[in-house]
Formats: sequence, C-alpha cells, structure tokens
Amino acid sequence: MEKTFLMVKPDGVQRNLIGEITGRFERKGFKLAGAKLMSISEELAQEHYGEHKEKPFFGELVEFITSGPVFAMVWEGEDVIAAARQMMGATKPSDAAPGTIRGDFGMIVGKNVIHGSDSKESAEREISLFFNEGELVDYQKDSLAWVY
Ligand code: 3AN
Repeated sequence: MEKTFLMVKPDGVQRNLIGEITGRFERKGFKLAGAKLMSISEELAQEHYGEHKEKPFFGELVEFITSGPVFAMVWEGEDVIAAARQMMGATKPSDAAPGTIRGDFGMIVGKNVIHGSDSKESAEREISLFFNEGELVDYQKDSLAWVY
C-alpha cells in the first residue's frame, strides 16, 4: 500500500489544528502508520527542503519550519500521495479551493499549515528522513462489527 509523509507545520500546531487535520485523513479512510510531535533541527530542515536550496525564500523556509514543534505523520492507502495533495490544496492559500486544508485555514504562502510529499520518490525520502523503521506500525484495521 502507498505511503506518504505529511506534516502539520509550526503555524498549524500553534493554531491547534493537529486534530482538525488528522481528523480529515482519518474520516477520508486513510490509515495512520506513524505520528510524532517533534522539533526539527537546522540540519534536518536543510535536508528536507534541499530541492529549494537555490530559491530566494530558502532561508525563510528553514527558519519557519524550525521555529516551533511540527506534527510529523505517515499515512497509508491507495493513491494517498495524490489524494493528500488534493486535500491539502494549492501551495498559495489564496489559490487553494475552499474545502481543502489550505483553502480553509491557510493565510500566507510561507505559513501554509501543512506539508505533504509530492511524489513517490519524495515520500520515500521524507519518510526515511523523519521516521525510523521501528516508529512505523504495520497493522490491520479490525472489522467494525463492534462499533454500534
Ligand atoms: P508545496 O508545499 O505545495 O509542495 P513547494 O514544494 O513548491 O510547495 O514549496 C515548499 C514550501 O515553500 C511551501 N510549502 C511554502 O511554505 C514555501 N513557499 C513556496 N513558495 C513560497 C514563496 N514564494 N515565498 C515563501 N515561501 C514559499
């Protein structure tokens, strides 16, 4: 089953949006494989955003993502990488459709609430950057016969 790396950014944590955001992926039907509240070191931030090294906003990006705790997650399911990108909405909150996470909660491009892997390659890279093998849980969802 496909896996993706999602992260509630420092602005989302400060705004108490962890529950709101994880709730959307739970209700959609995806499966949580790992999650943790953590601080990102300067080194990890630079590695994570390596592809943006030449961008004018790189310094700002690293400064922001290390400015407070983030909530890192691995979610699993069919086409979860693309589906999560749809649920996140466009990078620039003013372009993000209502009903998406950034459309509903984002205000400015530099503080857009959530990060999500944009391809299979980046998902694999980001999952292994943020999680040890032992931190991911492989389990089956039980039959829901006992929910009434
Ligand atoms: P996404 O997060 O939608 O994949 P990317 O990969 O293009 O977007 O950009 C990575 C991060 O860089 C974004 N989440 C956003 O916070 C930040 N970013 C993108 N464009 C700008 C910009 N023009 N100014 C400041 N930050 C930006």
